[in-house]
Amino acid sequence: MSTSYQLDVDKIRRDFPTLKREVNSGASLVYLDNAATSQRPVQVMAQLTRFYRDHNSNIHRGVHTLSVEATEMFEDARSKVARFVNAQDSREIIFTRGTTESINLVVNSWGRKFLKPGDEVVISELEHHSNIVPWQMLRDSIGIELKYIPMLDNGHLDMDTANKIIGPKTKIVSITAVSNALGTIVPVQEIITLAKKQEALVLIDCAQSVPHMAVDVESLGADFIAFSAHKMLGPTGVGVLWGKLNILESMDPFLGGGDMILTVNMEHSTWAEVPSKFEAGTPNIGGVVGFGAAIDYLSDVGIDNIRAHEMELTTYALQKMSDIPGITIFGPDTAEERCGVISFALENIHPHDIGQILDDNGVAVRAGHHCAQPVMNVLGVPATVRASFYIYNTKEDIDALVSGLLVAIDLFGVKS
Ligand code: 7TS
Repeated sequence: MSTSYQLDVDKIRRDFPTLKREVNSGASLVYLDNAATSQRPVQVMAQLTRFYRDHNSNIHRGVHTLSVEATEMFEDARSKVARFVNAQDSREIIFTRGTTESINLVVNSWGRKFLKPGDEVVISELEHHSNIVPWQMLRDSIGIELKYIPMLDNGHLDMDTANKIIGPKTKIVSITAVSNALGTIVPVQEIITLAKKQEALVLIDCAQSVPHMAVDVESLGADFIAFSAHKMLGPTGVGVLWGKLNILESMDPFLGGGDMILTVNMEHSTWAEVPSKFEAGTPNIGGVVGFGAAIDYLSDVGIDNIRAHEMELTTYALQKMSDIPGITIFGPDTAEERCGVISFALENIHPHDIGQILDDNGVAVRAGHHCAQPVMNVLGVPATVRASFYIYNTKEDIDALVSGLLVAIDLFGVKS
């Protein structure tokens, strides 16, 4: 990756009114909780308002003008998402409520149809709970085996073990591209190669990768990817499942109801074509339309510029933070090996106390297990503090984080 890139942070920041807020009587907000959810630019909010003000209607059913317009806007957003991840056919884009629902869709629609007792599903210790719990529920319901690629102390996956456990009984490997707790970039390409040797399917949880780095489903070689709009400048309650068309066509519906049927009589129903088959009921139409504006925004900034900017911030943060007395920074050593996420602990100070003191100073971070308790178990800690960056963050934001940590040390003290 070249070190010169073009990203005008000052201009970008002007599009995010939330970043101008003050919190706790006068502290300027420094938003470093982007792995949980990003902020939204005015362009996305304007598109939401435009939709509800001028075009609000249900989709795929009305003959009237507003319904035709709303359907066009909704389907236009689907095409934008398809282009953003280089899907060849926009029917491969299923709108869901988020990554969690996308993964549950695969577990239930693909897993329940095609897995038999004794078949193996491989996940990893780095996963967010949403890529663990649905598989455990399926295991308990139909008797599959669930295997884990272990996480090493340095935050990487143990690829030697991955090589051993992905075997002839493996039917699907479901793995995160980037750890939300540590920022580790997972060698998904290597894992896909191992899975494909066994003719297993692959689901990649891209909740933390699609917002931050180029993801091209054509060259990736996975069968499904899942991600959420709200982590990439879009509205909450909107997510994506991309799947290979022939696989989606072979699957049964996830939810039953309106919009996903072809015919219904009192004995029997038949299903609509993909993607409608997986989009039962009235979807989050406004949210999807707003997501289209978020995709436009990210495309204008350029995903490679975003990755380069975050690498620069991460390198700076790793340097500055390593000088703080008593700090442990978890996860990979370099910005090349991680996305813009830094999880850490300060010796004897509880992560929640650190989070509180940082908030007093305007700095928003997340403290806790980050819905990745197995990662915390490997690290041997109950919780960490996590700072996570996005396109609008600056080196000054990182300086504010470091100053806030020094305030915490002044208050609580550290032994070393
Ligand atoms: N997978 C990963 C890797 C995630 O980071 C998250 C959310 C999810 C799945 C679930 O996404 P959702 O949109 O369906 O909730 N991660 C976080 C986080 O790290 N802090 O808050 C939410």
